[in-house]
Amino acid sequence: MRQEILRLLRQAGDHYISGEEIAEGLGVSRTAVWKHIKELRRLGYDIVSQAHSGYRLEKAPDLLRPEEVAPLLKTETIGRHLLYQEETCSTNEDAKAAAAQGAPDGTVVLTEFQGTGHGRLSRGWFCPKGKGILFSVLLRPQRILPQDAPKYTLLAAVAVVRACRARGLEVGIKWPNDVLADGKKLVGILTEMSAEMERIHYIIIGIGINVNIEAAAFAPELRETATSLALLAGKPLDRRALLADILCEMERLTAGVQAQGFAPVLDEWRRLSLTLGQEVRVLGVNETFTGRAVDIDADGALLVDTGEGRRRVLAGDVSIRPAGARQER
Ligand code: BT5
Repeated sequence: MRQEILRLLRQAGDHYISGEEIAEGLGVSRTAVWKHIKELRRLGYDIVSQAHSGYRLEKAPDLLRPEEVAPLLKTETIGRHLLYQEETCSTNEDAKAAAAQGAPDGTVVLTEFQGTGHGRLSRGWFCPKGKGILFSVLLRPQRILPQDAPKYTLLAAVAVVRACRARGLEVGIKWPNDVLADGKKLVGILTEMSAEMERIHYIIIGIGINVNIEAAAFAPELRETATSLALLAGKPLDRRALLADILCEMERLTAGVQAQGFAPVLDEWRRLSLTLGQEVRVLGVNETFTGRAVDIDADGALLVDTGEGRRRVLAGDVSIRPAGARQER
């Protein structure tokens, strides 16, 4: 109902719309309309009222509330079930809990702030409240084997890059889970899964995007290595529209995977990659080595020519070594 009221207020634009008109349009009482308006104001919507004229939406809060995001969605499945909390511990953890309770394929968990947002190997993910996009997508893919799950990280990176490039932002992908601009990290992706040997119960793709973060707002230890889309664009971005576009790209890509497998996603990933063709240092689970990143294989593993042979990297951290420089990123 709140969403419907907002739709009518937005339709009216600069004009006032009377409580009576809203009530009639939605088939509810004027008291119900008034209660919802009160609730919307409590949520941060600046709605002005004028005797005999009605209500006008002056300003909506910059929040990723479902009322704001849902009207922008162009998807059929992803994001149609939206779970939003203004603050939470971690959207990946919330998505796991929702999955365990039977949340449907395509559920998206969203927040403005995470108390314990995390990356791989329990590393932290930091983002000031309301300045990023922090979300997790729950997928229940059909006919996909557990060993294919890591490729959803690559798929998510492709979706984010498509949406950023559509805005003229020059970003690329560092294997396996970072989106970078100017050598600095903009986006981190953490894919987790619940599965048996032969069957995936669900996959959770957690994505953290630095959108409207000022340079000084990054924690000191991240200032050299992190950046935001607003810093790149030179102006703030509309988080809601960007999120809606990313979800749309994810839906297109996941539908493609169900129809034709991962090969087209991997091809696009190769074209958007910043890692391929570069000298890299691989920090594996047990060892460190250097070489030239030459390709990814059908499993999404990175192939590195060390000079003494080709190594296959399935997990780990890879830093790109700029030619002739000692510094790495
Ligand atoms: C990642 O891990 O990059 C995956 C991050 C996934 C975060 C999302 S947010 C929504 C969802 N809910 C969660 O709890 N997680 C997901 P990794 O490759 O391990 O990189 C982590 C490292 O990135 C940290 O150790 C920091 O050095 C760095 N880092 C932390 N916050 C950052 C930020 N905002 N921008 C750039 N780098 C950051």
